[in-house]
Amino acid sequence: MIKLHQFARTWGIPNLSHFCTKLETYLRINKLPYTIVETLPLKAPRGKLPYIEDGDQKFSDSRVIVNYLKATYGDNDTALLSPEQQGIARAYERLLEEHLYWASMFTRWNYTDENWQTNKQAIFSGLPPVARDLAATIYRMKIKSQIKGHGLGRLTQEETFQLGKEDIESLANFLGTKPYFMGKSPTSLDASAYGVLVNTLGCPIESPLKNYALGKQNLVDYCQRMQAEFFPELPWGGN
Ligand SMILES: N[C@@H](CCC(=O)N[C@@H](CS)C(=O)NCC(=O)O)C(=O)O
Repeated sequence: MIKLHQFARTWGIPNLSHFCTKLETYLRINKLPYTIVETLPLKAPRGKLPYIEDGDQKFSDSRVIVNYLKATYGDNDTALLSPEQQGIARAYERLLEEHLYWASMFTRWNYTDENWQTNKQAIFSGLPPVARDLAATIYRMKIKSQIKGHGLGRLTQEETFQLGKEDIESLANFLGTKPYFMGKSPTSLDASAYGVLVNTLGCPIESPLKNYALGKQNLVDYCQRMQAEFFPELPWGGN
Protein backbone atom coordinates (compact mmCIF):
# COMPACT_ATOMS: atom_id res chain seq x y z
CA MET A 1 0.00 0.00 0.00
CA ILE A 2 1.13 3.60 -0.67
CA LYS A 3 2.73 5.29 2.33
CA LEU A 4 2.07 9.05 2.41
CA HIS A 5 4.67 10.97 4.40
CA GLN A 6 3.32 14.29 5.61
CA PHE A 7 2.94 16.70 8.55
CA ALA A 8 0.62 15.63 11.40
CA ARG A 9 -3.00 16.76 11.03
CA THR A 10 -3.91 20.01 12.72
CA TRP A 11 -6.27 23.01 12.46
CA GLY A 12 -9.27 20.80 11.61
CA ILE A 13 -8.18 20.51 7.98
CA PRO A 14 -6.39 17.62 6.26
CA ASN A 15 -2.97 19.24 6.51
CA LEU A 16 -1.31 22.58 7.30
CA SER A 17 0.71 22.01 4.13
CA HIS A 18 -0.98 23.04 0.91
CA PHE A 19 0.84 20.26 -0.97
CA CYS A 20 0.20 17.51 1.58
CA THR A 21 -3.51 18.43 1.50
CA LYS A 22 -3.36 18.36 -2.30
CA LEU A 23 -1.83 14.91 -2.46
CA GLU A 24 -4.07 13.32 0.14
CA THR A 25 -7.09 14.81 -1.64
CA TYR A 26 -5.83 13.41 -4.95
CA LEU A 27 -5.52 9.95 -3.36
CA ARG A 28 -9.06 10.17 -2.02
CA ILE A 29 -10.59 11.54 -5.24
CA ASN A 30 -9.03 8.60 -7.07
CA LYS A 31 -9.83 6.06 -4.33
CA LEU A 32 -6.21 4.96 -3.99
CA PRO A 33 -5.62 3.25 -0.61
CA TYR A 34 -2.79 4.68 1.52
CA THR A 35 -1.46 4.92 5.03
CA ILE A 36 -0.07 8.08 6.61
CA VAL A 37 3.39 8.44 8.13
CA GLU A 38 3.69 11.66 10.14
CA THR A 39 7.03 13.38 9.68
CA LEU A 40 8.84 16.68 9.11
CA PRO A 41 10.57 17.85 5.89
CA LEU A 42 14.06 17.20 7.33
CA LYS A 43 13.57 13.52 6.57
CA ALA A 44 12.12 13.94 3.09
CA PRO A 45 14.16 12.93 -0.01
CA ARG A 46 14.19 16.50 -1.39
CA GLY A 47 13.78 18.19 1.99
CA LYS A 48 10.12 18.92 1.28
CA LEU A 49 6.80 17.24 2.07
CA PRO A 50 4.86 15.37 0.89
CA TYR A 51 6.60 12.27 -0.40
CA ILE A 52 5.37 8.74 -0.91
CA GLU A 53 6.70 5.21 -0.78
CA ASP A 54 5.10 2.66 -3.08
CA GLY A 55 6.67 -0.76 -2.66
CA ASP A 56 10.40 -0.16 -2.67
CA GLN A 57 10.18 3.12 -4.62
CA LYS A 58 10.13 6.67 -3.19
CA PHE A 59 8.70 9.70 -4.99
CA SER A 60 8.79 13.33 -3.90
CA ASP A 61 7.20 16.57 -5.16
CA SER A 62 3.43 16.37 -5.47
CA ARG A 63 3.57 17.02 -9.24
CA VAL A 64 6.01 14.16 -9.81
CA ILE A 65 3.99 11.95 -7.48
CA VAL A 66 0.71 12.68 -9.26
CA ASN A 67 2.38 11.92 -12.62
CA TYR A 68 3.62 8.61 -11.20
CA LEU A 69 0.18 7.76 -9.76
CA LYS A 70 -1.51 8.58 -13.07
CA ALA A 71 0.95 6.45 -15.03
CA THR A 72 0.67 3.55 -12.59
CA TYR A 73 -2.96 3.54 -11.46
CA GLY A 74 -4.82 5.40 -14.21
CA ASP A 75 -5.42 8.97 -15.29
CA ASN A 76 -8.99 10.15 -14.78
CA ASP A 77 -8.18 13.70 -15.90
CA THR A 78 -7.36 12.63 -19.45
CA ALA A 79 -10.55 10.60 -19.56
CA LEU A 80 -12.67 13.51 -18.30
CA LEU A 81 -11.13 16.56 -19.97
CA SER A 82 -10.58 17.71 -23.56
CA PRO A 83 -7.05 18.88 -24.45
CA GLU A 84 -8.24 22.49 -24.14
CA GLN A 85 -9.68 21.84 -20.69
CA GLN A 86 -6.46 20.06 -19.68
CA GLY A 87 -4.53 23.19 -20.68
CA ILE A 88 -6.79 25.42 -18.59
CA ALA A 89 -6.56 23.05 -15.62
CA ARG A 90 -2.77 23.03 -15.83
CA ALA A 91 -2.62 26.84 -15.95
CA TYR A 92 -4.84 27.16 -12.85
CA GLU A 93 -2.83 24.48 -11.05
CA ARG A 94 0.31 26.55 -11.62
CA LEU A 95 -1.43 29.76 -10.50
CA LEU A 96 -2.39 28.04 -7.26
CA GLU A 97 0.89 26.26 -6.58
CA GLU A 98 3.44 28.68 -7.96
CA HIS A 99 1.85 32.02 -7.12
CA LEU A 100 -1.04 32.08 -4.64
CA TYR A 101 0.84 29.53 -2.51
CA TRP A 102 3.70 32.01 -1.99
CA ALA A 103 1.35 34.80 -0.94
CA SER A 104 -0.13 32.36 1.57
CA MET A 105 3.37 31.41 2.77
CA PHE A 106 4.12 35.09 3.31
CA THR A 107 1.14 35.36 5.69
CA ARG A 108 2.50 32.48 7.82
CA TRP A 109 6.23 33.12 7.91
CA ASN A 110 6.76 36.84 7.42
CA TYR A 111 3.62 38.83 8.27
CA THR A 112 2.34 39.23 11.86
CA ASP A 113 3.97 37.79 14.97
CA GLU A 114 0.61 36.25 15.92
CA ASN A 115 0.52 34.27 12.67
CA TRP A 116 4.12 33.21 13.09
CA GLN A 117 3.41 31.87 16.61
CA THR A 118 0.38 29.95 15.32
CA ASN A 119 2.43 28.52 12.46
CA LYS A 120 5.39 27.68 14.68
CA GLN A 121 3.21 25.93 17.24
CA ALA A 122 1.48 23.85 14.55
CA ILE A 123 4.70 22.70 12.86
CA PHE A 124 7.27 22.39 15.62
CA SER A 125 5.35 21.68 18.84
CA GLY A 126 6.19 17.97 18.66
CA LEU A 127 9.92 18.68 19.12
CA PRO A 128 11.64 19.10 22.52
CA PRO A 129 11.80 22.83 23.59
CA VAL A 130 15.41 23.68 22.61
CA ALA A 131 15.26 21.78 19.31
CA ARG A 132 11.86 23.34 18.65
CA ASP A 133 13.09 26.94 18.91
CA LEU A 134 16.27 26.23 16.97
CA ALA A 135 14.47 24.38 14.16
CA ALA A 136 11.78 27.10 14.00
CA THR A 137 14.39 29.88 13.74
CA ILE A 138 16.39 28.08 11.05
CA TYR A 139 13.29 27.18 9.05
CA ARG A 140 11.93 30.70 9.32
CA MET A 141 15.11 32.12 7.81
CA LYS A 142 15.02 29.47 5.09
CA ILE A 143 11.39 30.00 4.11
CA LYS A 144 11.73 33.80 4.19
CA SER A 145 14.62 33.46 1.78
CA GLN A 146 12.53 31.15 -0.45
CA ILE A 147 9.74 33.75 -0.57
CA LYS A 148 12.30 36.38 -1.52
CA GLY A 149 13.81 34.01 -4.09
CA HIS A 150 10.37 33.56 -5.64
CA GLY A 151 10.16 37.32 -6.04
CA LEU A 152 6.95 37.96 -4.11
CA GLY A 153 9.01 38.56 -0.98
CA ARG A 154 10.58 41.61 -2.62
CA LEU A 155 7.22 43.39 -2.93
CA THR A 156 5.44 45.45 -0.29
CA GLN A 157 2.73 43.79 1.81
CA GLU A 158 0.09 45.77 -0.09
CA GLU A 159 1.47 44.63 -3.46
CA THR A 160 1.69 41.01 -2.28
CA PHE A 161 -1.90 41.01 -1.05
CA GLN A 162 -3.13 42.75 -4.18
CA LEU A 163 -1.57 40.04 -6.39
CA GLY A 164 -2.93 37.26 -4.15
CA LYS A 165 -6.39 38.81 -4.27
CA GLU A 166 -6.21 38.86 -8.07
CA ASP A 167 -5.57 35.08 -7.99
CA ILE A 168 -8.48 34.54 -5.63
CA GLU A 169 -10.81 36.65 -7.75
CA SER A 170 -9.81 34.73 -10.85
CA LEU A 171 -10.45 31.41 -9.07
CA ALA A 172 -13.85 32.58 -7.80
CA ASN A 173 -14.85 33.78 -11.27
CA PHE A 174 -13.66 30.58 -12.94
CA LEU A 175 -15.40 28.31 -10.44
CA GLY A 176 -18.66 30.26 -10.71
CA THR A 177 -21.53 27.96 -9.83
CA LYS A 178 -19.81 24.74 -10.96
CA PRO A 179 -19.53 21.99 -8.30
CA TYR A 180 -15.85 21.37 -9.18
CA PHE A 181 -13.31 23.53 -10.96
CA MET A 182 -13.54 21.65 -14.26
CA GLY A 183 -17.26 20.88 -14.13
CA LYS A 184 -19.35 18.05 -12.81
CA SER A 185 -16.54 15.71 -11.70
CA PRO A 186 -13.51 16.23 -9.48
CA THR A 187 -10.11 16.29 -11.21
CA SER A 188 -6.56 16.77 -10.00
CA LEU A 189 -7.10 20.55 -10.23
CA ASP A 190 -9.56 20.20 -7.35
CA ALA A 191 -6.85 18.53 -5.27
CA SER A 192 -4.60 21.57 -5.85
CA ALA A 193 -7.40 24.09 -5.44
CA TYR A 194 -8.76 22.67 -2.22
CA GLY A 195 -5.19 22.23 -0.89
CA VAL A 196 -4.30 25.88 -1.40
CA LEU A 197 -7.72 27.43 -0.73
CA VAL A 198 -8.46 25.62 2.53
CA ASN A 199 -4.98 26.63 3.67
CA THR A 200 -5.88 30.25 2.89
CA LEU A 201 -9.48 30.68 4.04
CA GLY A 202 -9.99 27.69 6.36
CA CYS A 203 -7.04 27.91 8.73
CA PRO A 204 -6.21 30.15 11.72
CA ILE A 205 -3.77 32.41 9.83
CA GLU A 206 -5.27 35.89 9.71
CA SER A 207 -4.63 38.24 6.80
CA PRO A 208 -6.29 40.44 4.18
CA LEU A 209 -5.87 37.44 1.84
CA LYS A 210 -7.97 35.23 4.09
CA ASN A 211 -10.59 37.97 4.54
CA TYR A 212 -10.80 38.51 0.81
CA ALA A 213 -11.19 34.78 0.15
CA LEU A 214 -13.86 34.53 2.86
CA GLY A 215 -15.77 37.20 0.94
CA LYS A 216 -16.02 34.84 -2.05
CA GLN A 217 -18.94 32.70 -0.95
CA ASN A 218 -18.57 30.19 -3.80
CA LEU A 219 -14.97 29.45 -2.73
CA VAL A 220 -16.00 29.01 0.91
CA ASP A 221 -18.86 26.70 -0.11
CA TYR A 222 -16.49 24.81 -2.39
CA CYS A 223 -13.96 24.17 0.40
CA GLN A 224 -16.74 23.05 2.72
CA ARG A 225 -18.14 20.70 0.04
CA MET A 226 -14.71 19.26 -0.78
CA GLN A 227 -13.96 18.65 2.89
CA ALA A 228 -17.37 17.06 3.53
CA GLU A 229 -17.02 14.81 0.49
CA PHE A 230 -13.39 13.74 0.79
CA PHE A 231 -12.63 14.22 4.51
CA PRO A 232 -15.97 13.52 6.19
CA GLU A 233 -14.12 12.74 9.44
CA LEU A 234 -13.10 16.42 9.66
CA PRO A 235 -16.12 18.60 10.44
CA TRP A 236 -15.79 22.09 8.97
CA GLY A 237 -14.45 24.51 11.56
CA GLY A 238 -14.25 27.56 9.28
CA ASN A 239 -11.28 29.02 11.20
N1 LIG B 1 6.62 21.61 -5.42
C1 LIG B 1 6.56 20.86 -4.18
C2 LIG B 1 6.41 21.81 -3.01
C3 LIG B 1 6.42 21.10 -1.66
C4 LIG B 1 6.62 22.08 -0.53
O1 LIG B 1 6.98 23.24 -0.74
N2 LIG B 1 6.44 21.58 0.68
C5 LIG B 1 6.64 22.42 1.85
C6 LIG B 1 5.48 22.27 2.82
S1 LIG B 1 4.04 23.03 2.11
C7 LIG B 1 7.91 21.97 2.55
O2 LIG B 1 8.05 20.80 2.86
N3 LIG B 1 8.80 22.91 2.82
C8 LIG B 1 9.99 22.67 3.57
C9 LIG B 1 11.18 23.44 3.04
O3 LIG B 1 11.05 24.13 2.02
O4 LIG B 1 12.20 23.35 3.69
C10 LIG B 1 5.41 19.87 -4.27
O5 LIG B 1 4.57 20.01 -5.16
O6 LIG B 1 5.38 18.91 -3.48
